[in-house]
Amino acid sequence: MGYTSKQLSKLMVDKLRRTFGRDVSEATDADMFQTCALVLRDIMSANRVETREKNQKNNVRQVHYLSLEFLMGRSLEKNAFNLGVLPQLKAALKELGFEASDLFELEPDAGLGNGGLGRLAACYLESMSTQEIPATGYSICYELGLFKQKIVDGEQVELPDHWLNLGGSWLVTRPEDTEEVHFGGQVEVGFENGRHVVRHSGYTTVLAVPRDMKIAGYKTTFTNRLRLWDAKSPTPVDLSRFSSGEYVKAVEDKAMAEAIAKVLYPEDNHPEGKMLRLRQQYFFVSATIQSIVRKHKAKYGTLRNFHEKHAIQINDTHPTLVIPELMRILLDEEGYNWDDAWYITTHTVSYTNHTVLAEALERWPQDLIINLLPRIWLILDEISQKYQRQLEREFHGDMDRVGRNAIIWGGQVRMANLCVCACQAINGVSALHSDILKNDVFNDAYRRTPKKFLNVTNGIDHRRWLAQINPQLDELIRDVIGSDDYLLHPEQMKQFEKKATAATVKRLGEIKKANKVAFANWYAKETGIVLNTDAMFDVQAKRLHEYKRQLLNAMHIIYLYQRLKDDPNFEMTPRVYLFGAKAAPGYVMAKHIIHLINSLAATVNADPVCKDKLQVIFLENYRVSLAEKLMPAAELSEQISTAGKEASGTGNMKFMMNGALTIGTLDGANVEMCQQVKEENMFLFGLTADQVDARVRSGYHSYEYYSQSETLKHILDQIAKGFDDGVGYIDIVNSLLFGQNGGMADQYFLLADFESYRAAQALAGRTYLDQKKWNQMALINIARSGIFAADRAVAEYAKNIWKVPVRKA
Ligand code: 26W
Repeated sequence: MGYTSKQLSKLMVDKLRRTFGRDVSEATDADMFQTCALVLRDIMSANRVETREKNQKNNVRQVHYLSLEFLMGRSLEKNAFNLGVLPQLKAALKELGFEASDLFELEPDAGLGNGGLGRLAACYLESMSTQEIPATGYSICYELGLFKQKIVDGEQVELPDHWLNLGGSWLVTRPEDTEEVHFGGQVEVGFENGRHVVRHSGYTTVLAVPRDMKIAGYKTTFTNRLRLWDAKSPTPVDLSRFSSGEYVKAVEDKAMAEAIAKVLYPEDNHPEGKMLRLRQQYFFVSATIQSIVRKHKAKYGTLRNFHEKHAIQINDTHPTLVIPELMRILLDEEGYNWDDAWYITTHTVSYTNHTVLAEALERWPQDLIINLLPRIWLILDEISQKYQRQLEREFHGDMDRVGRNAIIWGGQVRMANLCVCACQAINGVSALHSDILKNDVFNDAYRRTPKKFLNVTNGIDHRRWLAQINPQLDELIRDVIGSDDYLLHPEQMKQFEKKATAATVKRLGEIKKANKVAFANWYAKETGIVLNTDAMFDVQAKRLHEYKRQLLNAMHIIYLYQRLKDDPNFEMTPRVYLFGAKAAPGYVMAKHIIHLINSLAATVNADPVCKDKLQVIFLENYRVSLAEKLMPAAELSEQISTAGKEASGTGNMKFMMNGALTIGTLDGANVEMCQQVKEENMFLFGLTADQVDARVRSGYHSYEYYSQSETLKHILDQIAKGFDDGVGYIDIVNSLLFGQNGGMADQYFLLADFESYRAAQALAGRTYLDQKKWNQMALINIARSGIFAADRAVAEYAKNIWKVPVRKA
């Protein structure tokens, strides 16, 4: 390893000539970006050869991380950082007449994910490379990532996200590893010579062609891969059909095949039982498991030891079909009997749950599966019947309980129950969330097989989310600790607190201010809007969902605005409220809330009474690369979900690590943050998860809060009436007071929590006036955030679930 800027610039000049036929003087920024990507790719490819040889020799268990989403973001700066050549790359570019930061900005985000679950997968891949765990990520090479969001007249408009033009620079196509995936057709099961034989005919074939992205570890040559499957039709057009006159049909089949990899589904926490989504899921798990099996057989000649050599982790239920697909291969292609196949399968696969929202649990109509995956259906049916008989015995015929736990029930296939039945380990993503899984969502299963249930609290790649995006803070930490060891040993961040002095606290405040100014400069350049950098930057950035309660935040801003209108001398700490959020395109209420925030922002920002006190900004197109600019500038982090609903949260960790204080409920990983920093270093409010449950059971009447509070009345009446643009939001108010489509009124307890939130906000505002105190609290938050590093989380998966060793110190 180790390249000087001279060596790098020579590699770049050569690459530019040989690949693009250009001289430096003719090269555009885009040419140069691609050139840099290819040069780093070459370095990683060479490292990869070494890694493969090492793995081959050590013969250790391989981890396979299956996820429909990997929210990778940008890679150029990240790879240069991990390869230890970032300063050299910058210098080389300068010498050639290019500005590194311009090229970094040019790179499109690989937005192959919706939110937390997808970004988590990306952080874990990085950490697995860094910790030298032989691992591969698998997903789909979506041609279009998560839509680009434009705000037009206050409303979200979705535009396609073509990321592959430049983003594709990182991908290497491996046609030799192509797999065939079969859909539809008929299945006959019979016996021949005492062996069960399955004949599948009349199916449609789709080719899965891998496009691999290398994942560099930090301070190691260890390099893993993310394998993205592209979907191709086996024949450009079906010639037999073409010649028999079925022109349209001939082309249609190709389009159908390739539609599989066209677009990422933009629903977050709300699956739609759509045929194309099922095709995506089966396509990617089938290709993945075939590819793992093929390599395994080439090495060992048998699948008997398959579970010893492979750990498959499924990221939520989306890749669950890997279970019947592995069964199919073992039974039909390899001739194993049911019990042996079941043993191997169930000792290979583990499941991470990421949500307890009932509407987010995947269920497929059985008819869809019967038609699209006839052989998989038969296997599912058999698994389900065997499981159900077992449940009936154990639950002594209590059919309510049997029904709740059944895999196939009422014409639907329930993926979470299948995972619980078949996986060797099941984990939640924060202590609270794992408890809810054990005590509530999967309680019956937990009582049957308690040892299967684990917790692994989420973590984030602190090299990206601290060192790379906040270099001044990184420098301060290294100065204070006296080394950069914390980058490989995040628990050492504790030293930052122990060794801090008054000067450290002061410096921390200066860095935050500089980051705010940098963000404001960038934002002014993009939009022409000038942010008040003397005000507190109060940020809520995450997917838009009712349970995350962006609306509660908006209600509080309306409250402040009304106070200012009543009394222009109303004392308040100046704030800039920043929102970043995409709504699923079909989520009507979420879109109303985005519109509301934009209407509110327009009115507040234009009103002289708010000048220098209150500013509301909706950041368009929130994405990884925007988060990277925003996190270092944030001072207050809004983590205000209804307790019991946010499985973990990972944005909360990113803000904390960058020195924002949290205003939040005792939900998800906030609970563990509070254990680290103690209540006095965050702003807690609201009902606890248990209290929310109790209120659901005893009956919650949001209208009582409304009728008893002039403040709430005033706020809700304003929402109904709307703002200067004349748009009213009566549907939002109705849902708070009366519920939507027969559902519970205010099911996320905004009215119940409002007063407590307002008080916590007031305390945060007062605390901010004492900057020294605030910065001290920020320092404590940073120093105690090491536990939320992905390295800790991945090491726990390695030890408790995958049973694989990690890199030694
Ligand atoms: C289309 C169906 C669907 C259903 C659920 C798509 C995506 C999901 C995910 C489970 C949503 C998600 O991203 N969950 C988040 O996962 C993070 C990583 O564990 C947690 O930190 C968040 O709390 C959780 O909401």
